[in-house]
Amino acid sequence: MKVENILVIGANGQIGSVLTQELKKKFGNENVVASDLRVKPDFEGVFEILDATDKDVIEQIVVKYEITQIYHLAAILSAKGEENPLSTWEINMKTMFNVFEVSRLNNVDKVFFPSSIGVFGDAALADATPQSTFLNPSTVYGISKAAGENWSQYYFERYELDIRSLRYPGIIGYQSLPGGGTTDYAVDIYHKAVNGEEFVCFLEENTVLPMIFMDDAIRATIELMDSPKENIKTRTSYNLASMSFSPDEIAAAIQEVIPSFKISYEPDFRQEIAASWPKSIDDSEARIDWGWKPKYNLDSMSKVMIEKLSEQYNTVV
Ligand code: NAD
Ligand code: AKB
Repeated sequence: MKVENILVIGANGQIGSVLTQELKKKFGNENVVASDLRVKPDFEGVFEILDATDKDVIEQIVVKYEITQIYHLAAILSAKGEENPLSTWEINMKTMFNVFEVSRLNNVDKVFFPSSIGVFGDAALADATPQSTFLNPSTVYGISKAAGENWSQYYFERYELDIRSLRYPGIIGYQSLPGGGTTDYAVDIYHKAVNGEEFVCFLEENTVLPMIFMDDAIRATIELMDSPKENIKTRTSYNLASMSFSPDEIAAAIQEVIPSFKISYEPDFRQEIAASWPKSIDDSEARIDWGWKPKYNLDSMSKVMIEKLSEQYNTVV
């Protein structure tokens, strides 16, 4: 059987830190190379310091470890990206082109490129947003992801580079902290709740957004990457859905377990970004093509989040 050697770029991040562990379980510790701008002091395993804006360093790592699959997670997310739009564009596009070019020139078999619900804007249907629709993203992050989706398809059609992609909703997990997105509130809220603190939400109470539990997001990623090539019919990026809720509804789900939990609202610039995104997503193509099915809903996710974070903080709820 062929040995797969995996490179994760952006491995310290919210998704990367969890995905790296899962990939190690699947492929073996020694076959997964984690990389990021700096190494975390407690990291165990193979790690390379990598700034993915430097193509030569990516290539050196790919050659050194005979990499067969790359998970390219490095990016500047929606909210942070608005602080410096040109630098966000530069980082998101340059790292992506470097990964695609190094992959095609060094016979990397498969590349994972994450996209986002941030590719949609107000020209798309807000409810059950279809796979194929007009994309007019409101953030530089969304513009970079929409462009990335088209480049993914281009590299597949022109060079047969097997790039696979998901339009992740907001990801919620207990294992790691988010890094500058608009959906980050839905992780932060659980940390406040288990510590007995009030949560001040930067979105309005009735702003509904598509979200997904980390376990489902990681499973979707691995299932997509494991699927036979002929099943992957969408070469831009697949819509992926699980649950949708507003701050008001997640607060109510938390109050089912922690009745004393309090939330208040101070919307900021992120409200406008959220308002331009879908409320729910039609992911029927992912379900048909490679069998996607989420396992968690708001209530089951909330129970796990509160249980695991209470253990981490050693608090009683
Ligand atoms: P994150 O911000 O938590 O992590 C990104 C990581 O990339 C960080 O550890 C950062 O140090 C690293 N990085 C930044 N610039 C780099 C560079 N030049 N070279 C190497 N590493 C660099 O992000 P995340 O939430 O883990 O998201 C990972 C990917 O998934 C991103 O592409 C993001 O757009 C996408 N995504 C995430 C979500 C979500 O809810 N987390 C939703 C949709 C899409
Ligand atoms: C963000 O809010 O920027 C991300 C995303 C949905 O892409 N979590």
